Amino acid sequence: MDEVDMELEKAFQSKIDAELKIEPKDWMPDAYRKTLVRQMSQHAHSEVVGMLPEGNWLTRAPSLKRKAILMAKIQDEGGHGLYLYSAAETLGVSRDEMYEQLHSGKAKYSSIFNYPTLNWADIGAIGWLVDGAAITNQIALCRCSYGPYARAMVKVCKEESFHQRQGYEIMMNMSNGTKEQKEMAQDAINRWWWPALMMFGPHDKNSDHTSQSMTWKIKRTSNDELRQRFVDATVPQADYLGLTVPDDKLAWNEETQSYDWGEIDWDEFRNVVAGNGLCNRERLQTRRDAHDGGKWVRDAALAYAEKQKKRMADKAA
Ligand code: FAQ
Repeated sequence: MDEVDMELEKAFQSKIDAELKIEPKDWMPDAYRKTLVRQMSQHAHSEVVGMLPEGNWLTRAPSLKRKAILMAKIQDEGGHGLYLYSAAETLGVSRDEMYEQLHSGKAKYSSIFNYPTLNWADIGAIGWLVDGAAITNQIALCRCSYGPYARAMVKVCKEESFHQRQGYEIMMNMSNGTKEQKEMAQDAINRWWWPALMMFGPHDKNSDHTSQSMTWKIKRTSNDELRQRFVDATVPQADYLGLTVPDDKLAWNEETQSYDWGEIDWDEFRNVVAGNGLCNRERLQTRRDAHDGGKWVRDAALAYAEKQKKRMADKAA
C-alpha cells in the first residue's frame, strides 16, 4: 500500500470510528466494498429465495384472510430483495451480475431457505423464528457504517417486525387449538429451531469475516452474541405457547442471566451451505425458471425504452 492509500485508509477508519456514514461516492478500501457487495447481495438473494418456502402454502392457506396476509408478507420479502439489490448497485455491481452469481450457484443465500414447509404451522414458525432471527440480526445492521445498507434496514426491520408477529399469532392459534393443531405447532418448532439458530452463521472463532466487519462497523454484534440474544428472547415465547424447545441442554443460568443450550449440528450447516440441503437444488431451479420465464418482460421493457428514446431523438432533430 502506498503512502496516499495509507492516508486515505486512515481517514476512512477515523470517519467510521466517529460514527459517520460512508456514502456511495466516498473513498473506501476495495476490501470494504467487496465485503459489502458479498454480504448485501447474499442478503438480497436470501430475501428473494426466502419467498419460495412460504409460496408453497399460498394455494393451501386455511382461509382467505390467512392467504391475503401470507401474500402481503411474501410481497414484502420480494420488496426487501429489491431495496437490497439497489443498495448493492451503489457499490458498482450490476443487478445482472448478482443474478448471474445466484443462478450459477456461485453466490450464497441463507441456509434456512433450503428446508421444506411441510405443514401449515411451518408458516407460523417461519414468521416467528425465521423473521425473529432475521430482525435480531438486522436491528444491528440499521447502524451499519454504509449509509444505503443501514437506511434500507430501517424499513426492512419495521416490516419484519410485523411478519414476526403474524407468525407468532399463527403459532398461538395452533397451540391453543385442537390436539392435532398443537402437534403440528410442536412438529414445526422441532424442525425449525436449529436451522433458525444456524442463520447467525458459524461460531465467532470460525467466522472468516466477523472481526474485520466489526472494525469497519458493517457488523455491530458478533454471530454468537446475536444468536444468544435470539435464544434469550425466544425461549420465553415458546414457554408462553406451551411448546417445547427441542434442546435437552436448554437451561436458565442465574449467573449469566441467560440460557445455556446445546450445540448446533455444524455438519448439517456446512452441508446445506455447500448446496446439499433438502431443497437447495429445487430452490435454485425455481429461481432460474422464474428468471428465464420473465425474459420476455425484460425484452419488452427494453424495446419500449429504446422506442421512446428514438421517438425523442426524432422529435429533437
Ligand atoms: N447461510 O464469516 P461469516 C431473512 C457464510 S434474511 C448461508 O460469519 P459474515 C428474511 C457467509 O456468507 C436472512 N451462508 O460471514 C426473510 C460466509 O461465506 P462467504 C438472511 C452462511 O458475512 C425471512 C461464511 O459462511 N440475512 O431471513 C450462513 O460475516 C422470512 C463465513 O461466515 C442476512 O443475510 C448461513 N446461515 O456473517 C425472508 C443478513 N452463515 O461469503 C423470507 C445479512 C454464514 O465467505 C422469509 N448477513 N454463512 O463465502 C449477515 O449478517 C452475515 O452475512 C451473516 C454471516 C451473519 C449471515
